[in-house]
Amino acid sequence: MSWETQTTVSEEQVQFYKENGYITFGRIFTEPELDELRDYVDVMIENLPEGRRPEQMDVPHFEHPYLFKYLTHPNVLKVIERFIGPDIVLWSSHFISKREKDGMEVPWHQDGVYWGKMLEPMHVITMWLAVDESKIENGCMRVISGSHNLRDRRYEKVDRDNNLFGSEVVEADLDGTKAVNLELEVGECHFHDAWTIHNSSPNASQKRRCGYTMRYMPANVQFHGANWRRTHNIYLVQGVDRTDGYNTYESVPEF
Ligand SMILES: O=C(O)CCC(=O)C(=O)O
Repeated sequence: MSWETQTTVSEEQVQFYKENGYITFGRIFTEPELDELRDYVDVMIENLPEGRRPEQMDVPHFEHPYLFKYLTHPNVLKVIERFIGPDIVLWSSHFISKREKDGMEVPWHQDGVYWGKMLEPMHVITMWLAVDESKIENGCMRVISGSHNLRDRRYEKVDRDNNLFGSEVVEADLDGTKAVNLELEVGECHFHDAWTIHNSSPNASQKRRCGYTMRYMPANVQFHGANWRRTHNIYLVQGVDRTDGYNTYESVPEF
C-alpha cells in the first residue's frame, strides 16, 4: 500500500472532532521518519530499567531531546493548529507500548480528570500516533463518541497490576452503544479531547502495539505547576503566550 502523507484538515473534520471528541486521521510523517522513530523507541524499550513496563514510558521527551523532532514537526503543528488555534504549547507525551500477548489494559477514563488540578481551562488535544499497526486484536484505543460533553462521570478503583491507571469510569456511567474502535495502520494517527472517555484492552495478539501520545494545548491554558507531584516542563512550540506571563515555558532543546 502506498504511503501518503496528509497535512490539511478540512472544515468537516474540525466539526467532526468538535461534535464527537475524537477523529481518526491519516499519516503526518513520511515512512522514513516513522521508521526512524520506531527504531529509536525499540532501543528505548530494550534499555528500560528492570521492572519498568513499556506502557509506562511517560514524558520520554524530558530525557530524549530527539523526540522534539516529532513533537515540534511543522506538519504536526500545522494539523494541531486547525483544532486549537495558532498559539500552541506542548503539554506532554507518552509511549504506551503493549508487548505481544502481554500488554496491560487501559481502563475507561478521561484525561482531564487526571490533570484536573493542573490545567485551567482544561483544553488539551492528544495526537495518538501508531508506531505499530493498532487493531482490535492488539489492543487499539476505543472512545465513547460524544462523551467529551460529560464532566460528571463517577469513578471506581481498579487493580493496578493489570491496569495502567488506578481508577475507571463506573459501568453505569458508560454508554457502550457509543463505543468506537479506533483502528490504525502504521503511521496513521487519531486525535482526542481531554474529556473524551477512552480505554484499550490488553494485547492478546502476537503483534506488539506501540502508540506515541503527543499532547498539546492552546497557549491560554494556565499550568498550575505547583499542584503537580513532580517537576513537569511545558514548551511554547508555536505562536505566543496567552496567559499574560503566568506560565513558565522551558526552551525547546536542540535535537
Ligand atoms: O494507548 C492507549 O491504549 C491509551 C492512550 C491514552 O489513554 C491516552 O492517550 O490518553
